[in-house]
Amino acid sequence: MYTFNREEYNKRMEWYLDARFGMFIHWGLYSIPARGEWVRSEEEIPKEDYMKYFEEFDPVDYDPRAWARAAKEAGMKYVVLTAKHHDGFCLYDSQYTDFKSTNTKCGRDLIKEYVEAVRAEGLKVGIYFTIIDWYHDDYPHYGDRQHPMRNNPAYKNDGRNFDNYLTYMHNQIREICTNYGKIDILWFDFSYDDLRGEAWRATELMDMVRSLQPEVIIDNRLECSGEGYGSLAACKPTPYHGDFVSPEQMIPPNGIQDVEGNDIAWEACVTMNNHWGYCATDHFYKPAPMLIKKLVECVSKGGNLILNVGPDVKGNIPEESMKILQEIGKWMKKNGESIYGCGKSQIAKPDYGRVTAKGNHVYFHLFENTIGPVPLLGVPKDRLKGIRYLATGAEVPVSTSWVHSDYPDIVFADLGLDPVLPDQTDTVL
Ligand code: FHN
Repeated sequence: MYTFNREEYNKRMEWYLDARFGMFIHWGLYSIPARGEWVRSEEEIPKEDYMKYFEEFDPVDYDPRAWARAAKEAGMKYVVLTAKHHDGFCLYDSQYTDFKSTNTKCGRDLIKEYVEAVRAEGLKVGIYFTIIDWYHDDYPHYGDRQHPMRNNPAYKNDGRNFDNYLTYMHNQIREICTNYGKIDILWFDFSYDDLRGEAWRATELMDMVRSLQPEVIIDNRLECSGEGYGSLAACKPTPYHGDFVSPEQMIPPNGIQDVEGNDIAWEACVTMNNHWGYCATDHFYKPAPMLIKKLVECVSKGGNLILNVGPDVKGNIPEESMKILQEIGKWMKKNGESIYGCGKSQIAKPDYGRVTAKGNHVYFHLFENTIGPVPLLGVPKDRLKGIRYLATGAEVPVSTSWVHSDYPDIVFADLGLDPVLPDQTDTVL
């Protein structure tokens, strides 16, 4: 029986809180219809009609090493790939189903290749695993608000044995935790209505996972969904509340605290366009400068950002996504010091940008021009050891107005001594 140990938890979380930035990858059969990963549910596609995608699936360009390299060059330190999404299709050689990649034309264990590639690039390995399953006959169909057959009385739930489904789901998670080496992140998705916590036999599941993968970091979705900052309820110490909270398509205004008011680990999961899974018509991509500022915002509030890509069915990350990753990577190469291992500062958010901090160093991210000198409010002259442009190391001249481009300029104030206390005098450049 897993019992929470604060020291072990802090040790386990060290790399994750240092990493701050990861890649989410949603990829599977739904990349063929190319209308997002919920296409089967949204269009109420019967199983037999969806099987045509299974018959066709053959990712001729699949190269997980290229994915891992793209993540690394963007400054990301971990990757999380969907081993199984809600449609129930397994990207790995599961012994509990025939609905798997090794039974398609490609005949490949895509997760095996993925974990090897991510490790080879020196990144941490994350596996996303759905707890919802639209393929399994014992998962609720008719009337379940997520299921493709929710409105079809022919799919009544009489005779569906949910316990059978749970045993299946637990067995598959055991496979993932047993057959693919060290898993660094296990990203469950997601609880809803009465299906949360013990409805999934969550304590038993977490005990099994933690016994097989003692250092794995787990999200909070055996109990929650992604709404409402990943549901603050997750911050109560329960055996299955997981290691971090997972706000989805949002950044919590003040970070996330537990029920006692202590800051806790959280990770905002965000799409580049408006879909997790590949959508051929969705060209509404967030620009790189905006995504960089969102990464800074997450870190300034003590959180991580996991940014999603949805490869096409052949295995290619969309060109628009690659361009954004490369632009982010250029900025991270020069300014990553203000992200990695950084977090909240005691210095209040300035009106021209955001502040991240690590030890004695404070990083002022300038999101907009100032008229006249940049006020580094909260930085006392007598503690200030030096002020430098992070990207070049150049000393910052006094009374400078900044922000030469769309990208944030970073000034780091080296305080030399202890971190700044909020009631200090101000420094104005
Ligand atoms: O239903 C899923 C969705 O497809 C996607 O995987 C996101 C990613 O966090 N999680 C669920 C929606 O909250």
